[in-house]
Amino acid sequence: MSNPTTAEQLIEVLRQAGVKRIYGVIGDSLNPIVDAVRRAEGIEWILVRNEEAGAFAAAAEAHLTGQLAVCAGSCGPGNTHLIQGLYDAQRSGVPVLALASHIPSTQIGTGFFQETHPERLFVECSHYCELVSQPSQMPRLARVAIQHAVGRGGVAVLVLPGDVLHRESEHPTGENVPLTEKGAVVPPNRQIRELAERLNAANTVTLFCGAGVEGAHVEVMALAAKLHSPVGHSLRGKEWIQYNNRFDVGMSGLLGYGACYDATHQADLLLLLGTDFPYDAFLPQARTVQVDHDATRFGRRTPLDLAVHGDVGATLRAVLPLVEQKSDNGFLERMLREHLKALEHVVEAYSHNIEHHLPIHPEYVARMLDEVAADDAVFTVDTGMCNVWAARYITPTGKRRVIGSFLHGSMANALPHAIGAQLAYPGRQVISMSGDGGLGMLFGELLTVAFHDIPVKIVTFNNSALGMIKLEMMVDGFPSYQTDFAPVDYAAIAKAAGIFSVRVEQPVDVRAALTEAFKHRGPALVDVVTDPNALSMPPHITGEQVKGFALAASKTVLTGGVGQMLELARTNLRNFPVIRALTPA
Ligand SMILES: Cc1ncc(C[n+]2csc(CCOP(=O)(O)OP(=O)(O)O)c2C)c(N)n1
Ligand SMILES: [Mg+2]
Repeated sequence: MSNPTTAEQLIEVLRQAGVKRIYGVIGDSLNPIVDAVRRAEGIEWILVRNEEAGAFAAAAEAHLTGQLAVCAGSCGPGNTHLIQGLYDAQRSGVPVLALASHIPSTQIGTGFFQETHPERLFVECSHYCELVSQPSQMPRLARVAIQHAVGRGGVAVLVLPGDVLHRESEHPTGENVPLTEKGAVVPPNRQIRELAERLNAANTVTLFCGAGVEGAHVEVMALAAKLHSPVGHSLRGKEWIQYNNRFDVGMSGLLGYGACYDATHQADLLLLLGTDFPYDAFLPQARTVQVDHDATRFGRRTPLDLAVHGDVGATLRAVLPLVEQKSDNGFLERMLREHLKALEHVVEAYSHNIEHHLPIHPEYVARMLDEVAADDAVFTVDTGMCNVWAARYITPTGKRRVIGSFLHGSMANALPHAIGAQLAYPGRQVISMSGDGGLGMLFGELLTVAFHDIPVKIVTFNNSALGMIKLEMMVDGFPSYQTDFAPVDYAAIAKAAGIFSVRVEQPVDVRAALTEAFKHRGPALVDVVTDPNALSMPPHITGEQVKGFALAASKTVLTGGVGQMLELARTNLRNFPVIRALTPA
């Protein structure tokens, strides 16, 4: 019996690593791989319409499960389409392996049909990108690539000429399952002691949390209770820390709200926990200590008094016994009051006539969505105003997930992210919050959803505009230009693709339409016609920006609401005396 082909060997290694599916579009150089998948047990090919969507889908799967996910593109254009989704995965630090098939190895360098140089192409969006030029490199290189994706957190690319994939393998495949779960990083004792000293010496400490607080809710709450610390978060930290959080002061950044900015600026000490929050202008640039498992991040956003190299959970568990209980909780109380006031202020602007406002206020849609969605729903969020609506209205429960292209910031991510999320979690409600611009950009994926009968729920915020850019132009003092689309009935288009759909033009119909769609067993799309002028403003903008905004948008609604966060803020303050009573003097 002859050995398996190199392609078959590769697929076997992927199966051993727990890979269940490969997203992609076929093409001649990929055929040996697709054929190997066809004959293998427990791994399938998910045919998408654009390789970009395949890469996004793999990114979402990897993001939600923490496990390796795989996408593929055929040589030349099939490769270049992958790039957007791979950048997204790489920036989000999620383990994705891309199988980039390549022109015949004997033609490399001749200007052959569809020739590109994938090893150069993918360098910036991967930790690892290597050419497999002969079967004898396998299966080792497949395992090395997997280890780079999993071990470093991000993208690995295997460049695979079609002829090499066809050839017989030369080495046994083996049973070696590579490492698929990483260990925790624990800081050195000296750093723990110094962290404790600084926390004890400061009168007031604010905690600012990023995605790195995943799994450390209990520890962060315990630290906040000892220090009477306000707890703010970045967009990526929100899903992990805002629920059951009596210290919540909201979010910082361009999409931010509440008292987070003031709490981070007015504290004696700011403790950054697992965050690489990119907007340095929103950080105080002084009195800061950073805890992170990735030592390359220290100090790149702000000068640091101390860097602590460790996972947030492991670090806090080590430091908590050394932290003294503070007695004065006046700073926390002041920040909680300020937070409530800030939220009440925006809600006043938002709530005016909201249930009758035409076109429908997007905030209203987001609020209804929050109410109707399951407790453990996965939300995938398009880049654009949907980011704002998700940040302000989707209430974290500790079980819900909210993912988006939060670091790469690409449009059109939500629908393909939803595809990957739904295939990874078939039983879970997956909701794509799609902008009309985003949906239009990767429209073909509606056909993917219909073809595979993937039961995602797509909610379009159909404002006939590139709304986020409309806002940016106003803030910068530019008149709005090239930001508007002609109205489109996306429900009709979805219906034509075989997807259950509802078009909503009246606010009174929003809730029923969402409820009906969510009950539907297959894929469903709710096309909500929303107001392009419902604009959100960041809590801290520069004088120049205000001037520009005032010039261009004097009649625009300035602020968005904040959904159930107002209730949370009220409850936290109501309970505050209880906290005080429980606190030893
Ligand atoms: C691929 C890509 N192109 C352009 C942009 C710049 N951009 C960011 S948001 C946005 C508008 C998004 O419009 P839409 O999806 O309709 O959402 P809305 O803001 O209207 O809710 C644009 C053009 C981007 N982030 N990504
Ligand atoms: Mg839009």
